[in-house]
Amino acid sequence: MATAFKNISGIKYEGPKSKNPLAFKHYNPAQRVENKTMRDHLRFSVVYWHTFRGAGSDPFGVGTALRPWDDGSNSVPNAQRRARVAFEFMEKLGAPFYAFHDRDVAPEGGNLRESNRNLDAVVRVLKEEQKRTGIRLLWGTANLFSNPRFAHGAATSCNADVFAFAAAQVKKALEVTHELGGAGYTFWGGREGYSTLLNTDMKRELDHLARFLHLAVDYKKQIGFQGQFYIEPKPKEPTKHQYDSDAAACLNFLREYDLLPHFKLNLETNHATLAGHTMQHEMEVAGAAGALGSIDANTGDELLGWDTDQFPTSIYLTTHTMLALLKYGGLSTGGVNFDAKVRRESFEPIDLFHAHIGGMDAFARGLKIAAAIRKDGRLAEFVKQRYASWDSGIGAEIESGRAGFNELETYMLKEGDAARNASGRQEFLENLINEFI
Ligand code: XUL
Ligand code: CO
Repeated sequence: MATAFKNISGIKYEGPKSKNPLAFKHYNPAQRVENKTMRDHLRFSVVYWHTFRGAGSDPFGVGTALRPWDDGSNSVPNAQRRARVAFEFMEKLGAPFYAFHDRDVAPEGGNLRESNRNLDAVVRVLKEEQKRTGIRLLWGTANLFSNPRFAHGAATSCNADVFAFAAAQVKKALEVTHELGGAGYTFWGGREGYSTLLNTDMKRELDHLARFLHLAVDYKKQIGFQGQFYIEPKPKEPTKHQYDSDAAACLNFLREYDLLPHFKLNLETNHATLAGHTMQHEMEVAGAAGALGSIDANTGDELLGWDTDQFPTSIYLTTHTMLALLKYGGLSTGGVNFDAKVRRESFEPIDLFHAHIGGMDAFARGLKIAAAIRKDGRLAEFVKQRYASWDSGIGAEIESGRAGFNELETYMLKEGDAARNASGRQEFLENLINEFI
């Protein structure tokens, strides 16, 4: 058993009065909120790529992270040792799930066969560790963006050979996710977009992306993988325009190509911000379409315009996120997946604990606050009353399809003008939310 975090025992719930930085103040896994335990509501997940592969490099400097268990080599034994450390971390933290890209967990080889062999060697360890700890795979995915072969995209590459390579890579990633009992599989189109339209046949690229996803759906059926497929929207980075730009664009794409029954959305907070939306907006768009699947929980920085992937600590953010989640029935296959990284300046291993504990507590508070707002009922009642004119009379006639333009004209000629509007009471509602924060 690895002992990378010798001085840390399991992180426990100590309650809001605790001053222990290595304890939960709000996340109490067994505590029931509404109809489920916190553990089942939140389904926290640790991401392998940031937490175990993030070195803290940026465009101006190399990595700063101190990871004494990692010899820095690209070898399989190093990857296997790292996998055991990852499980020690997740077990001590008490995270029930994790997520990975194929190339985070195992080194890419000189060709596809070698890469698959490396992956198998690490998957053996992941499987053992899952069994030992009971920690489960939330979703798997394939890295179709780091290797130079994907410079023009993967499924949307102008080079058919690259499409074929990406298909073979996803085939293997699906098999591995299936073998590890993954609850889902995510497609984030890292380089599925363009830098200039001067060299891009957009229609052809979108057709290819849809073909790729249909092939994945077919293969999923072929191997009997029952996990949920997700698309993760993001508007830009690394490309200037990504085809999966936001929830609405993804839903439209999925619908146009008959893929909607097979996919839900994995929404990421910082991606919503980059798209010029709030996370709440993206969740409403997905929820209304019955496609709210999972969330990548992080946050951006108001003063920085890029994908900083910070750990979420704002109680407003987590409250609004949990209000939207509860409204649409909560998570089933999905989770609260911390696609977040510690800052370059936070380079010690213990910072990984502080970051995750803070994120988990912020979400636990958001959950408790959202449940209290729902129990209070004033917010929901206000919204219900705001639309009361649709519950009877002319509103009900319109909604049921009984009133057309002729009937509406007759009605309005008789009324003379629309009844006066009532106030939207935004400030009153913002104050109401503050009562619970
Ligand atoms: C990139 C991003 C990815 C996906 C998985 O911004 O969020 O890490 O979550 O490929
Ligand atoms: Co993400």
